[in-house]
Amino acid sequence: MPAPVRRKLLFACLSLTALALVLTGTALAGAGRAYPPAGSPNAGGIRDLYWVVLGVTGVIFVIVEGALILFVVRFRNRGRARSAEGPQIRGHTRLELIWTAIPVLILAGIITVVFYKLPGIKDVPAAGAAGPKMTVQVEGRQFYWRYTYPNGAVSINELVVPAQRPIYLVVTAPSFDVIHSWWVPELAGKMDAIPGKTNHTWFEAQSPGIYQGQCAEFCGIEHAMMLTHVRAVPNGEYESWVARQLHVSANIGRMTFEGACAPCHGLQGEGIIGPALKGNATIANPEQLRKLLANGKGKMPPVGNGWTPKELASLTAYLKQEFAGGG
Ligand SMILES: [Cu+2]
Repeated sequence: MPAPVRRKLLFACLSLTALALVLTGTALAGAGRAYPPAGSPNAGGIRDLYWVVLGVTGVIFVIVEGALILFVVRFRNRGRARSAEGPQIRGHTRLELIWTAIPVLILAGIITVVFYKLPGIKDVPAAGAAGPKMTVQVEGRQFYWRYTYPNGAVSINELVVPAQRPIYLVVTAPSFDVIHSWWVPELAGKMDAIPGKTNHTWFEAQSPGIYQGQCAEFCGIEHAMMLTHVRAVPNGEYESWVARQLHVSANIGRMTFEGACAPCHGLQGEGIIGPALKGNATIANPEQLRKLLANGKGKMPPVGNGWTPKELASLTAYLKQEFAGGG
């Protein structure tokens, strides 16, 4: 290889290595770890599989790269003419059988471990330490998550659950919407929210706390704003929260505004891709507002289609209080 070409190649290799190291460091700093988190038994199963696959592929990586470097050094040019041919070898049946059989055995091993672990990831336990399984309906919408609890209460973007109880999620999206994907990495794997189809997943938060998540399917212009979080609390605290959530309130109004309206209209209603809200005539007219939320208009999706009267009343009161009048 001529010297300038060799120098360019060396430079490219070193640049790529440096870039890889920088990106790895950034990713590590961002996540705080180099492995999937596990705040729920099924997330623990996913993490175990991650370690198995990483271990197997890690060993293969070291063997293959080690052999590559060894052969590069051992069989280097040593001043022979570039046109000189190496020894002509034809086939080696036993070697070929071995390098076919070993990968098959490795894959079969990985598959066995996956199937062994799958029930623990997939099957919902009937009860946890703090009580029996509880079902929550999850709806992915442009651009927020809507959660419906067993008593009919609703919350937007924040899913409040009792810790140490299995939460069974029924995940879907309205027929007029698009595909989203529910994902709170610390608690469970991704689950698609598909219009007209119902998917299921579950988790059991092992300890109280906040678990961050986001929509994991590109679903439109404000996809990046489609965040969610799970707030796991002690059982008693959950029961009083979910009972309070049944009444029209300023809290529900703000929660609905911040989840369903703010991604496009701004947290201060200042307008982003949707118009500014201050002094908007529709806000002063509840009937017009109801129709707009139910049907959408132009770029605006029908964000309020299917809402309960309580959600609608809470949001209407909140918008009126914050944005009606003035200009
Ligand atoms: Cu989405």
